[in-house]
Amino acid sequence: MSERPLQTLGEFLIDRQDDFQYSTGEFSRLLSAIRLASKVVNREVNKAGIVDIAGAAGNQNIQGEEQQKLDVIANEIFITALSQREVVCGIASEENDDFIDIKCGENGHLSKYVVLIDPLDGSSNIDVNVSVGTIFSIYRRVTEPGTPVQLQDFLQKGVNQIAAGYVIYGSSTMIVYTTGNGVNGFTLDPSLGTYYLSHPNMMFPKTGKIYSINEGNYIKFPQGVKNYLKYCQMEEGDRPYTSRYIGSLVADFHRNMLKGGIYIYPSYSQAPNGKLRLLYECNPMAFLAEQAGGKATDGFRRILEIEPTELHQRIPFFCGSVDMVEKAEEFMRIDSVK
Ligand code: P6P
Repeated sequence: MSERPLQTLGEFLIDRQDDFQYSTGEFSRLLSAIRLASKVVNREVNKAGIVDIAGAAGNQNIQGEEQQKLDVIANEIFITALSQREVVCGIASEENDDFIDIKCGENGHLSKYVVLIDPLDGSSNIDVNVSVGTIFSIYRRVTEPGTPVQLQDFLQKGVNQIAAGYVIYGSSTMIVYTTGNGVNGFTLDPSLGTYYLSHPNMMFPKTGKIYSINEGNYIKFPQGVKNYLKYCQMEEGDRPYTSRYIGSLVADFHRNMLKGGIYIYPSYSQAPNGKLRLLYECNPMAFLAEQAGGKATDGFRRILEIEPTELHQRIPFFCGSVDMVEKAEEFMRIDSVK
C-alpha cells in the first residue's frame, strides 16, 4: 500500500491556519519568511568552508563577542526576509544593539507582530563544522497599531509568545516550532528545497540520562549545581548519567528533546546572570520545552514568567526533561537556604 505522502511545511501552515483566531494569513506569511530565510542561511552555512565567509568578521557585537562573518550574513538574511514581506513591525536581534522599527505598508506599521531572533546561535562552531542554529520568538505588539514600535513591544514575558522555534543546521536542516499547540519538526529536502513534516508532536521524555553543561566552569559554579553534577555522576540506580555538550544550545536542546536530558547554563562568578539571553534564546526554547512536556527555569523561577527589563539581558537556564530539571532545582533550593 502506498505510504501517505509527507506533508510539507506549507501544507501544514494552511491546515493549521485556524490555530489563530481571526487569522488573516499574516502569521502564515511570517513563518514562510522565516522558512525562506532559513534555506538561504542553510546554503551559506553549508559552503562556509569554501567561500571565505567563515572566521571572524573582525568586529564585536553588543555582547562583546567576536562577530563571525556568518553571524552578520544570517542576521541580514532574516531581517531582509521579514522586512520585505511586510509581516512584522519590529525586529530585535542578538546582533543589533537596538530593536529595528519596520515601516511597512502605506500606513507605515501595518503588521501586528514583532520578532526577536538569534540569527546564528553557536556560530563559533561553524569553523569546526559543528551544528549551529537560528532561534526565533514571535509576539503581538502591545503598543498602538500603526505607530512606531517601542521597547515594551519586545520586553514581554515569555508567556505572551504566540510562536517560537529554531532552525538547526546539522546533519540535516530542520525547522522545529510551536504556536502553543504542541511542537512539530520539519526536515529540509535540499534537493527540492522543501521542508517535510518529519517529527510530528515532539515530546521531551519525562526523564533522561544526559546532562549538558560546560564542566570547564565547574569550579565557579554555585554549590547547588556542583551537587547536582555529583548526583548525575554517582554510581546509583540508573546513574551515572552521560555528559554531552556540543556548545550549541539548539543542538544540545534538540538531542535532549529526542532522547531525554537536561541543559544547564548556570550563573557563576564571572557571569552572575549566566550567559544565555532571556528574550531570544531562553524564552523561545522554554516555550518549546513546555509545549513538548518539558520544563525551563532559572534554577528557581519559570523562565516564561520572568519580567524582562533589558533587550539583551541574560538569565541562568535549566531546561529539559521535567524530572531532571526538578531534581536540579531541588539541589539549587537546598543550597539557597544554607
Ligand atoms: P560556552 C553559543 O555561544 C551559546 O550561546 C549556546 O549556543 C551554547 O550552548 C553556549 O553559548 C556555549 O557557551 O561558554 O559553554 O562556550
